[in-house]
Amino acid sequence: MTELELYRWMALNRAVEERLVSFYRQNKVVGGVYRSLGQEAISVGTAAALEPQDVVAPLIRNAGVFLMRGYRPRDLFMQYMAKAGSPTGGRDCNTHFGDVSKGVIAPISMLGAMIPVCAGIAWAGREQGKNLVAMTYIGDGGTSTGDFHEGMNLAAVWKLPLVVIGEHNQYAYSTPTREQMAITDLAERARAYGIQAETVDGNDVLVVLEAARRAVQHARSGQGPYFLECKTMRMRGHAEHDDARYVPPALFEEWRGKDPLDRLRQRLVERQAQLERIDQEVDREVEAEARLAEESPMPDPSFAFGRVFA
Ligand SMILES: Cc1ncc(C[n+]2csc(CCOP(=O)(O)OP(=O)(O)O)c2C)c(N)n1
Repeated sequence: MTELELYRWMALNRAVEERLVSFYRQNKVVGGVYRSLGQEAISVGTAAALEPQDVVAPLIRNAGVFLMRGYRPRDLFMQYMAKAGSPTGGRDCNTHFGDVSKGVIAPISMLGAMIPVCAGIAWAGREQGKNLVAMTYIGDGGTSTGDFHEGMNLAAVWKLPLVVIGEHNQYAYSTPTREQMAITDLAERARAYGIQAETVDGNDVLVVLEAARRAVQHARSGQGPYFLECKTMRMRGHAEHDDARYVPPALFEEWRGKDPLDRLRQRLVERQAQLERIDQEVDREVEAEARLAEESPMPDPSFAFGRVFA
């Protein structure tokens, strides 16, 4: 994938979320909007390292992963607006959706739960000789759950082709990392189980992509799981309803200077015209997709009685 393609995906990731925020402010979203502002390089850099046969379970801050695996902006818009045409037909209004044909496993909200699930997928894939890698994500807060530790340990013992991306964005809701763990690097947690781990700058998409390729190659070649910690900063509150007043303004200021899109733009400064064209194309695409989603119908009420156990 070229640098300009990486830029396009990050720009699309950001523009889709910005549009979601305006829908939210217009009261058109059912529920909350959880952004990945400032973290786009992680979704894009890691998904770019996957092959079509691989399986990924994105979390709420991985809109970029859904897009890169074949979902369109309209799917995310309709999903958040609970529209009939959304991936869940209006049953869920968040990112709890997936499609095995796209290699996307629907996440659930319980933090840490996708680690044992993806360990299981990695194991099944190996048993079936599919040569697949299973990838999932975890926040700094999520690495303190029991599921994270149980899943990581099992993956290490069974040497499973599992890649776990640690999104170390400084806060778990309002709790800074230092108040929920006595170490500074999440990677230490993985190493304790005998898992190959590294810590990288999560705001540099080229660094993330290179590291993610190492991780995927390690897992695919039978050397066992890999934990890639990406240091970053959650540039919004937990969701749009949260004004993040507990974050010192200086910290936001510091990380604003490390914005992943700005950094790639600076590196590609000689291709300014192309960057501008990409920005315009992304804006046009997002606007058209948003209009389509907005004009699409809500589900028929009778639909609520289908696809349920009782
Ligand atoms: C097992 C579990 N405990 C608590 C919650 C409630 N909860 C949802 S998100 C969140 C904070 C997550 O922080 P982190 O894992 O660092 O991810 P981030 O939101 O920073 O990306 C909490 C406590 C949950 N979903 N699951």
